[in-house]
Amino acid sequence: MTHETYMALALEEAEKGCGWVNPNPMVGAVIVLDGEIIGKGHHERYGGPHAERNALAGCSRDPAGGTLYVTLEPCCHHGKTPPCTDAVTASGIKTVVIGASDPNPCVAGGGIRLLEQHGIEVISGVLEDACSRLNDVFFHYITEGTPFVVMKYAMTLDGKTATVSGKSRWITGEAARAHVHRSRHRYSAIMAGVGTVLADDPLLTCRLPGCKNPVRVICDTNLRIPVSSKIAETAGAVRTIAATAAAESDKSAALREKGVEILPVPLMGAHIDLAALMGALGEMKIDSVLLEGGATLNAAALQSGIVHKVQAYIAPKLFGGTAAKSPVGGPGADSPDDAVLLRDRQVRILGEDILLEYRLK
Ligand code: AOF
Ligand code: ZN
Repeated sequence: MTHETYMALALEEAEKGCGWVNPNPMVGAVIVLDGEIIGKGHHERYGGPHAERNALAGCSRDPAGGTLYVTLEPCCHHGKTPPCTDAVTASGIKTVVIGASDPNPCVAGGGIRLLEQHGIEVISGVLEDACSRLNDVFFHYITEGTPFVVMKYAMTLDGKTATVSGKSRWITGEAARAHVHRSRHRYSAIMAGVGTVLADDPLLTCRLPGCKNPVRVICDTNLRIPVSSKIAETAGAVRTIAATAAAESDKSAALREKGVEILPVPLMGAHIDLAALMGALGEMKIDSVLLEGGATLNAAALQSGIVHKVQAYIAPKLFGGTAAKSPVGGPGADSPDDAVLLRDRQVRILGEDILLEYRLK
């Protein structure tokens, strides 16, 4: 087995923490001695022990002389838990193979240096791209303090998100829709516009067994969300934030009564300032937002520069219709030179549909 094979196993371990560790990273570790895997572990819960300590604690044999594979550089600082470098050096591990280095300013290469100072051989950058991509959220949030925003939409191959009459159930098949729910588990918050609430009365929860619900954020400049909407009615059970520029009123009191948090956000033109909203969410430790907006909110989000990744589910269907909606509205680009440019393509086949993901340039 190669370094890459063991690191791929560590990545599988890391993924098990998906949805439960935010705003911390997903981290996985595998310990190998004499060609045998003697321990595996991952970061399971926010605030809990790190992957390295879990792997060491679960070893079937004394790991002294062995190799630790870990998807992220071991930490060397006292956070909610003591430094992993202490546990690694105490264990007698001889070699540490690292996927990605940790951009956390408290670590940032310090973990690697400390291990080397203790005479441990460190090999870095194994499956580095995959290890970094796994934590695109953490890498952004730990350095910027604002949420990593994923703009998600489903469309037909002719670029429509609904028919001319506005019907959109369903565009993609079951596998793609299940993948969306996995994203609702993965990311800390889901964001939609009040227009979506008024049109569809959605729940915006995660419907997969054993999953967590994202915090629901509704962009609602004039606080039009109905007190009788499903979102307001379930706000006692699922954390719900209405981001608004409206003044205090009987309406805001009634929503609060239902459990909706009213978050005042300044105006930027005719709508709430999305960049300011992201700042406020970041302060609440919300590290990621799945934007399930309509054409207007998507355009505003791109315009205000808060989007980091686009997730397009594309169905093998054509709706046609000049007036049928597409994913991004607003004034649009005048010249192709003004386009929002994308990079780092990832393609996934989900049943009959395709998921195309790109980062923003
Ligand atoms: C994790 N899990 O498996 C590893 C992390 O406050 P603490 O003690 O949980 O430390 C969090 C930091 O530790 C985190 O920002 C990252 O830099 C580092 N590594 N964190 O949550 C892990 N290995
Ligand atoms: Zn650690």
